[in-house]
Amino acid sequence: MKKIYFAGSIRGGREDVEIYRGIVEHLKTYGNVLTEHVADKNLILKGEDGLTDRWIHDRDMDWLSGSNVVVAEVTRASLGVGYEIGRIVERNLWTPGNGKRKPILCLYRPQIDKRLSAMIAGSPTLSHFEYENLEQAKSGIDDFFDSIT
Ligand code: 6IA
Repeated sequence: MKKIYFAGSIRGGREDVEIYRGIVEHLKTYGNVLTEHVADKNLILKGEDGLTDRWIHDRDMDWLSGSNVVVAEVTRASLGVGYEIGRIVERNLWTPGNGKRKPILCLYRPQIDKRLSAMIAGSPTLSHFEYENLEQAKSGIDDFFDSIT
């Protein structure tokens, strides 16, 4: 069973939470999604009582390290998502051979006022999949999992 790390904006803005939910539901057909809370529309209201930012950071870094696959929705710009992608890209660069490199899929809905950061779009080691609706996102996810298995 694959461990999937799904990254999506939290403090960067929650406008896309419904699409995160649809993506996470689809990812669950491929494995265990470690970060299902990212797609919980009540997360901000519920908060995570008693959790410090340090605790959240360290837990998420552990999950990120332990995951087999990273899927990030990058339409809504988020410092946290960019940081998570950057940490894995850096690690992949220093990982010898192809076998242990963590596959990363970035999903992006092109919009005039939300152009994808050049640091993602211009990365020679990242690829992103452009989609317009959930059905297209799902088929991009299917192709991605086909390509890594
Ligand atoms: O900068 P952002 O908050 O938009 O970063 C979002 C990314 O960082 C997600 O992909 C998460 O994996 C991670 N992350 C950021 N904050 C949290 C969090 N609680 N819980 C879990 N993962 C997080 C924040 C507390 C909440 C009540 C606002």
